[in-house]
This record gives sequence, structure tokens and C-alpha cells, in this order.
Amino acid sequence: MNNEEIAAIVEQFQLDGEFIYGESYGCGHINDTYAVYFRRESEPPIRYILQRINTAIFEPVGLMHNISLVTDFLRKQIVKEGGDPDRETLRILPTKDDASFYKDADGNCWRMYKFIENTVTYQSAATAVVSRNAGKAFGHFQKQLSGFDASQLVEIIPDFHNTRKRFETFKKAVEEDAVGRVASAKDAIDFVLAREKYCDTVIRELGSDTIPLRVTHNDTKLNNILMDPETGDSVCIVDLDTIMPGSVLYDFGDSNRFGSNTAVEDETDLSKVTFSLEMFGAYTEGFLEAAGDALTEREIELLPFSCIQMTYECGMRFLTDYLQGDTYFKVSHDTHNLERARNQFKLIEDMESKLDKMSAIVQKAKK
Ligand code: ADP
Ligand code: GN1
Ligand code: MG
Repeated sequence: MNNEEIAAIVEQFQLDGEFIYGESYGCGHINDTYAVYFRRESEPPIRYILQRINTAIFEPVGLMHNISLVTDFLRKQIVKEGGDPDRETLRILPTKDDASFYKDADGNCWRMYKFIENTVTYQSAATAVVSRNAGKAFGHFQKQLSGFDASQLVEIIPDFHNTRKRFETFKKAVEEDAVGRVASAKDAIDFVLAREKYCDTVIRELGSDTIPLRVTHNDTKLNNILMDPETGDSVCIVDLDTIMPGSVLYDFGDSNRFGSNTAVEDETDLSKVTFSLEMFGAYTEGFLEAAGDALTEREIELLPFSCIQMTYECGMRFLTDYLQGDTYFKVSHDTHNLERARNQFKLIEDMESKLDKMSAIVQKAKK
């Protein structure tokens, strides 16, 4: 996208100031994100977030319906808590027709958000303070949404965290070998096949009293929280695209998959990929402090396992995408998804060897 093209899109929105330029922004794997800069009369320049919604994955009307409902609900909660609703949740900026997104002549769908300034995101385990605050933030988010009527939400990606279904899709990708990559990924394929048992633990009980359905974020990686660079406090949870009914275990597990990895998600030097018990402990304390009293015994018992399950599922998704020719996640080179998968699998091996310690940490933090 060049500046002229960006100018033509942002022109469709109700914004303050005159467009200067736009640039790619952030490290998301799904949407195309830009920071767009505007000059204003007698005020400092301002920037906004512009995103091209990935319509191969999301149906935009249902998606923006969900995000509008959730952010409206959160805004009221934040006000009640005495917080700043323009900093602590996303604010959708409407188009000149008062719509929540704009569809251009080529069928691309665009949305804009207020830019939440003076924040940072982390791409792997940061500090114990950051981990604790991330845990607190997602625990608090869980609580905030506990009064939200989930029947209003469109299930935007059905079976998003149904690990069993993900496994079936993975097996099909291996059988089809559509782009001839199976031979190059044998080690990774064998790793997934040997751990099929991880597929069913949560799904079997989901929706029962032991693992109730809740409204969950479903994509809780550390770079989906904006944090205060000075204090390490969480400011705002972003990337609300996958809010759907789900299990709290998905949110807890996915956060630790990413935020307790001592390396970035696509690190290829696997000796750097380890599961940090320090980060896990800090996250667990923060999470239980904020949401612990709402959790069932069984959910608490499965918190350590959920980290393995979500890492297994995510690694399997990267591998499936590699085998299908990189049609889902953004990649920068041919073996990117395979490298990500191997990274996740190294992390699983480390978690498997630390599972007892993880359980002890949860038991201690729960008191
Ligand atoms: P994706 O679905 O591709 O991951 P995200 O919605 O997570 O896209 O956005 C990508 C990145 O852009 C985030 O990780 C965050 O760093 C940044 N970001 C998103 N929304 C905002 C915002 N309102 N203010 C500041 N930064 C944002
Ligand atoms: C994607 O959108 P982003 O980059 O925050 C993906 C998650 C994966 C993650 C792996 C909608 O998250 O499910 O866990 O990549 N989001 C979607 O990094 O598929
Ligand atoms: Mg994201």
C-alpha cells in the first residue's frame, strides 16, 4: 500500500486532521495493520490504527458486530471501575456513513481504531512484572465479560480451539500433501501424531459444570496487550476479533504459550526456546488474583495442561499451514511456518518435563 492508496481509504472515515502518511505497524499474523499520521491545526499531529480485515478468515459484518458490542459493554464496565474507557479498550472510528468498516471497490474491508499511545508490546517472555500484569489483565478481562450475554455474539470462527478438529484437518493436510512438503516435515508430523491424546481433554468436558463455557478472548498472546513501558502495567487488551464462547483454559494456555517462551515464536535456534517457570508463576499469580474465585476446581487443575494443549494446537496449526502452502498465517519465507511449528514443539517438550512443577506453582498460587 502506498500513501496515495492509504489516503483514499482514510478519506472515508470521520477523522480529525489532514492525512500525512501511513506505515505498516505491529507484528500480527492475520490482519494488515498500519499507523496513519494526521496533522492538525494548532495541535500536535495524531495517529490512528488502520486495518485491512483479513476477509479470507473473517466475515466482516459479524466480526464488527461482535467488536462493537463487546467494546460498548467493556466501556461501561471501565467507567464503573473509574477507568479511562478511551485508553482501556478499543474505540472503533466510524466511516463517514457511520459504519464500523469501509468496503473499497476491490472488496477489501477496512476499519480504524483510536491509537492507544505510550504503550509497548512484547514478543516473548519479558519480566516477571509484565507477566504478572498480563495474567491480571486477562483474568480481569474474563471477569469483566462474565456478565456479557454470549448469545448476542456471532461465532466468528467455529471450532476455533477445537483441538480434535484441528487434528483432523492436520491429518488431511498430511494425506493430501498439496504442495509436496510432507517429506521435509517428517520430524514435526511425527511429533504431532505421537501426542494425539492432547486433543480431547478439554473438549470432552467443555460446557459441563467442570469446564463451563465462558466468553473468552481466544487469542491472548502477549503482543495483544498494550502495556505501559514505565510501570509494566497492562493498559489495553486488543485484537478482539476472536471473542467467542470458549474455555478460560484457552486464554490461560495461549498466554503462557507465548509469554512464558524465553524466545520469540519463530526463533530457529531451539536451544533458546524454553518454558520459563518464573514467567508462568508470575502470570498464574496475576491471573488467579484477578479471576481465581470464578474458576472451578477442574479448571484450576488443568491450568498447567492448558499451556501444553494450546501450544500443541498452535504448533499443529503452523504445521498444517506449512503443509497446505501458507494460506493462513503471514510468512516471510517458505519454511517460516515449519520453523514456528518446531519452536512450539520444543516448548512442549520443555513443558512436559516441567508439568509437575507447574502444578505445584498453581497449587501454591491458588491459596
Ligand atoms: P492481528 O490480528 O493481525 O494480530 P492486531 O489487531 O493484533 O492484528 O494488531 C496488530 C498490532 O497492532 C498489535 O499487536 C498492537 O501492537 C498494535 N495495535 C492494535 N491496535 C492498536 C491500538 N488501538 N493502539 C495501538 N496499537 C495497536
Ligand atoms: C494469530 O492475530 P494474531 O497474530 O494475534 C492467530 C492466533 C494464533 C497466533 C499465533 C485469528 O494471532 O490464533 O495463536 O496467530 N489468530 C487467528 O501467533 O487465527
Ligand atoms: Mg494480534
